[in-house]
Amino acid sequence: MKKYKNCIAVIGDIHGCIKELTELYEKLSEFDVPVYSVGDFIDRGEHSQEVIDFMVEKKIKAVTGNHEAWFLEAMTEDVERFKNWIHCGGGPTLRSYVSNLEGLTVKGYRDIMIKTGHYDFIASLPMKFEINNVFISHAGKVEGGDDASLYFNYREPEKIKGKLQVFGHKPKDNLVYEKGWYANVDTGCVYGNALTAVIVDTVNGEIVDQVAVGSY
Ligand SMILES: [Mn+2]
Repeated sequence: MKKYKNCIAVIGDIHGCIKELTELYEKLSEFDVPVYSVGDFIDRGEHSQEVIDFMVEKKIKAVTGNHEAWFLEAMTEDVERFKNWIHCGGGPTLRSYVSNLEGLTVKGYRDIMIKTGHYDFIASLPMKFEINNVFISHAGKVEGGDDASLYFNYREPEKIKGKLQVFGHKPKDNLVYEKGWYANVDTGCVYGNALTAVIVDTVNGEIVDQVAVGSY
């Protein structure tokens, strides 16, 4: 059994892919390290409800992705924001909770999300985690960026001295790792590619292993 001291696992964008998450988690359990998600675990894929149930059960810690932020905006009963969320991949999430959409109101859906505890789960996510020398956010910290840019930007990540940034958000064909700078762990699982996790040594901020399910 592999044992890594002072390490954590960080999983890329899950987007409702429960099968891949379950398989990946099983592989990660041999490392016996805390597991983190870079956010965007809901939307686009069909099993967002199951994904959140699984994350709660396994105590997977997550930061807010733009999809979680858009979900929370949709729940404010601003119809335009609700429509925007549905348009941007929220439809499958909604249908993972409600099979018959007839007569469903935004308030009715929000009540369901509150009852399952999933509204609170999403609403209580932080924007970032800093664990020793690892900085986790959804889209990466950028020079001069505000809080919202932590979950939505397509700019080059800032070099934070002595730290490794780990983020997702920008799907790539393979894990992108720039040692001493950043790792992009979004390998586009929901687009038929792989779901990837990295094992990071939090003391020196280096990736010591990577695990993936599905194919690159
Ligand atoms: Mn994203």
